[in-house]
Order: sequence, then structure tokens, then C-alpha cells
Amino acid sequence: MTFERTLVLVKPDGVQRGLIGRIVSRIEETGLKVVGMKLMQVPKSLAEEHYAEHQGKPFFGSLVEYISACPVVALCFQGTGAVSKTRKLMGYRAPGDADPGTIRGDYAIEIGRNLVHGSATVEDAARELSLFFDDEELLDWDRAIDAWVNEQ
Ligand code: IDP
Ligand code: MG
Repeated sequence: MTFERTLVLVKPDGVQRGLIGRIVSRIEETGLKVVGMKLMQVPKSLAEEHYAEHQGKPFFGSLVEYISACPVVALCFQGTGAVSKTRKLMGYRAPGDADPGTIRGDYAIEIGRNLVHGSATVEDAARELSLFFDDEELLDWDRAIDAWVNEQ
């Protein structure tokens, strides 16, 4: 069976603030499975490609600076509805409008320091995962609890 996959980034502020564990736990606790994970410095060229849809917007330069300022943790989560589930857990992009209980709602106050990225659509996820991971870095492994998370 093939499951949906999504790209998650714990952004530089999440790493600097010691929130890697909390952010990853929020997502991991849902039952979604980590199939890729690495600490990496994002080159400016990769940041520009990843955020290509925002090229030309007033915040594009500061966004690229932010994402490439220090290491991020890049993750691939796999499971039923991985893309939308992760987006809901993250909360709205502007943390002031993000609901309490979401990652951004609970831990962030500014749009330019909103801690976490998650792919917006299944198509975006495929494109973004290929930017951040080589195929062999994504492991299709059997987890002992899989049968208790996935109905079939
Ligand atoms: P998303 O991260 O919730 O998908 P997008 O609209 O795709 O939100 O924007 C990508 C990232 O760009 C945001 O997470 C945020 O870091 C940054 N960003 C978006 N809009 C603004 C803005 O108006 N000012 C500063 N940064 C912004
Ligand atoms: Mg987006």
C-alpha cells in the first residue's frame, strides 16, 4: 500500500529555540511515520527554489535569508492524509491568527518567525521532497505499531 508523504521543515527559529523535539512530537504523535529526517543548512539557491511561488513578493528576500540563516530539520512524514493533517497541526501562517493548540498558535507570534513548514498539497509535497531528499534517504520501513495506526 502506498501512503501520502509530506515535507516538514523545522525552520531555523525552531532549531534555535530548542523546539525541534516538541514540533516533531506533535506530528509524530498523530501516528504519521517519520520516513526521512536530517539536520541541514539550506543553501540560498535551494531556499529560492523551494519558495519559488513567492518570488517577486516583498517578503521574498527576507524569507530566503530566514530559511538559510542556520540549520533546519527536514523531515518526511508518511501516512493517511499526511499533507492536510500536518497543515492543520501547524496552524495558520500568521501566528496571531493561528488557533491555540496548533504549533504556530502555541509557540509563535510573528509571520516571519513561524517555526515550521509543511507542504500545502500532495503535488507540492512531491516537488519539495525531491528538492530536500535523495530517493534513498526516504526509508519505507515497517513500524511495529503500524497495524494499530492504520486500519489496513
Ligand atoms: P505557509 O508557510 O503557511 O505555507 P505561505 O503563504 O506559503 O505560508 O508563505 C511561506 C512562508 O513565507 C510563511 O510560512 C512565512 O514564513 C513567510 N511569509 C508569508 N507571508 C509573509 C509576509 O507577509 N511577511 C513575512 N513573511 C511571510
Ligand atoms: Mg506555503
